[in-house]
Amino acid sequence: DTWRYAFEEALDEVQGKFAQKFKEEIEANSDHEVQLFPFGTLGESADIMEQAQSGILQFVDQSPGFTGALIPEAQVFFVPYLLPQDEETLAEFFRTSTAINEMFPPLYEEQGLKLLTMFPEGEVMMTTAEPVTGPADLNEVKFRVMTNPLLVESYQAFGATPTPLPWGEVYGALQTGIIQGQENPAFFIESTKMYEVTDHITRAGHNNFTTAVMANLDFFEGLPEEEQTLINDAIDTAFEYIIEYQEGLTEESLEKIKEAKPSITITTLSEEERQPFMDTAEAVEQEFLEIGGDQAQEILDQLKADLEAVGAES
Ligand code: 6CS
Repeated sequence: DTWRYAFEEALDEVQGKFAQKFKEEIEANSDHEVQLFPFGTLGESADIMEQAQSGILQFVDQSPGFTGALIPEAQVFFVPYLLPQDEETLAEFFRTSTAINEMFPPLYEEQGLKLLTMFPEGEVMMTTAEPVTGPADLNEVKFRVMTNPLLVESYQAFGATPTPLPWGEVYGALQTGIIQGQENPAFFIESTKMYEVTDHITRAGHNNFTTAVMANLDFFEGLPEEEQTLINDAIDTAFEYIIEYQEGLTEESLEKIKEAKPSITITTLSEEERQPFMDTAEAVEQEFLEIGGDQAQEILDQLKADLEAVGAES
């Protein structure tokens, strides 16, 4: 059979690299063919999700940044300073987390989706028109975020005016000045040339980008067991591949940005400068408990326990 797999990025960006590895594994170990649909070929993130739910697509990569309305618990990834910065610890967290591997799958199943994996895509950085050293600098800044209610809350708490937009509108909105800031991992800022339309990169260490790969539930459950195993094995291989692929990627991407645009500033905030951003975490966490669905408390508690188990400091 031909299996259709759509994702939110280009073929040579992190989600695309993951998808290519998955395809390679499936095709090497079966007679199936995997057809890849990068960003833009089938619409925005919300469109590919609908197509996966309805079974037009067998596989989809959608980040919790866009899944928040569908699965309110998935907003937990936008509590600031929850995830560790250390990449090895973070990868181990994704491998071993009970919240991710056992508690989220039934929530995705309710939406007709088989959650196959979640993986990190790198430290999230702010890019803005003006320098940022504290929340006061975000005052009056229209800051684009993914369409996730808790992410909106968190940027409000950071002092900005959050503006949720689908990805396809971001470059143009920065260019025309409709928005003056956005956040993303360094590789994405580089590959999508967002540095062309912003002048300052700020590392507040407040988050790491999380994404999720799913299959249409009916499709997955209709497969014989050995084919389900084939898929799970290909996912595991692609997970380890994508962790390794990202080693050093953040720093390399920042260097490329600096080369392409020497006037850009790249600032890592000090502990002291981060403090006011960190101080918002508790209120955002409370908000998550309000809007994060029936299982918000259980998911948050388990996630914290999972983080502790891999030695992440909170
Ligand atoms: O900011 C966004 O909307 C996009 N960022 C990344 C890193 N991947 C896909 C997503 O659509």
